[in-house]
Amino acid sequence: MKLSFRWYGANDPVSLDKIRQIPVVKGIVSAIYDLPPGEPWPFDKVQALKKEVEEKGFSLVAIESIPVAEEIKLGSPSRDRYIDAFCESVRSVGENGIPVVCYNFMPVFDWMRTNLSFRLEDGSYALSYDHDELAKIDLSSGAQGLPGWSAAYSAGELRYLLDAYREISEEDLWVNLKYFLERVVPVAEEVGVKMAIHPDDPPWPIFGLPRVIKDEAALERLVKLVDSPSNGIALCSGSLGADPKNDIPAMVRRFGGLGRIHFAHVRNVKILGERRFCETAHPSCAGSLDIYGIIKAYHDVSFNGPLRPDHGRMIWGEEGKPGYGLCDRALGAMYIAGLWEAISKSHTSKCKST
Ligand code: CS2
Ligand code: MN
Repeated sequence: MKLSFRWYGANDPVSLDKIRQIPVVKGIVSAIYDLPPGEPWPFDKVQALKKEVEEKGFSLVAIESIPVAEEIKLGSPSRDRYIDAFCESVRSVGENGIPVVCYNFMPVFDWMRTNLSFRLEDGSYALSYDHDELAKIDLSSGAQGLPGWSAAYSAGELRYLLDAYREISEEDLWVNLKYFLERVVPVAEEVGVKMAIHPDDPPWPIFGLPRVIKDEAALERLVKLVDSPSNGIALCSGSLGADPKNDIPAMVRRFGGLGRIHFAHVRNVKILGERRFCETAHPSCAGSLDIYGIIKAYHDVSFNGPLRPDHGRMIWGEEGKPGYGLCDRALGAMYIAGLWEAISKSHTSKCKST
């Protein structure tokens, strides 16, 4: 695996110079942030991003994410224009030699939390989610009450989108995803890009909006939707792991074994009740997920794609983008690197002794 770190570009307070001082991290995951969603990414802009990353000694291992326009998810008459723009961006990424494009197919909202600074026992702060709290949030006059999303939509835009999705069932969303992938995957194949869908976070419907990438059955359906090695998964342990029915190591073995995991996000979460959880530090003992078991599964399937620590807590007084401070993600990277080295070495010595 290629241990990587997400970087939000030149305006990220966590600079490449800082990331460089985390031992073992050699890959950067980033995107173009200064173009409006739906606009195609020109080759030159992607080239400039790659150069900036490489000048600091890293390799740009994945793009996270190219946004998918709501028109595509809704199956609107204008979707072909947006799909063409998406394909053009994939082409620019591939022609620059960047191997992975992450995207998601969640209507209206990407990740969703009810608290961005939930205080953990040790005095650190993490993102948390409580379905009952979410149910109390009134979206009729906009997203002001929604942590992290208050500025994303005007009240009118939000009302329009929520109404439009009332007509869209989960089955319709699958049909629209297939239509999208049937057009994007051939371009990805042509330019050597692997498409990686990020699961829904959390993995259940919110505000009555359909959500489809929630469990193993959905991933099974996804890989068959367009049966190509370029159509794969960004397996996010924390997103899927918020539902205790999801067995993450089993998913890694199943889809990693098929060669369809193109990107790995490692994050731990602590289940606090029914549809109630908080994010935690990465080690297994901090949350409900067996992170050792997950990393072991990646090792066993010889995973060689980019793998990154996902959200971190805010610790030591650090402030910044929720989930994306430096300190706790760096601790996560070191923990993952330690597990990987230990598993690799015990594997080698077992091989030697037999
Ligand atoms: C999430 C998402 O994995 C994460 O860090 O917070 O923002 C994720 O980047 C997108 O859903 C991928 O498209
Ligand atoms: Mn993730």
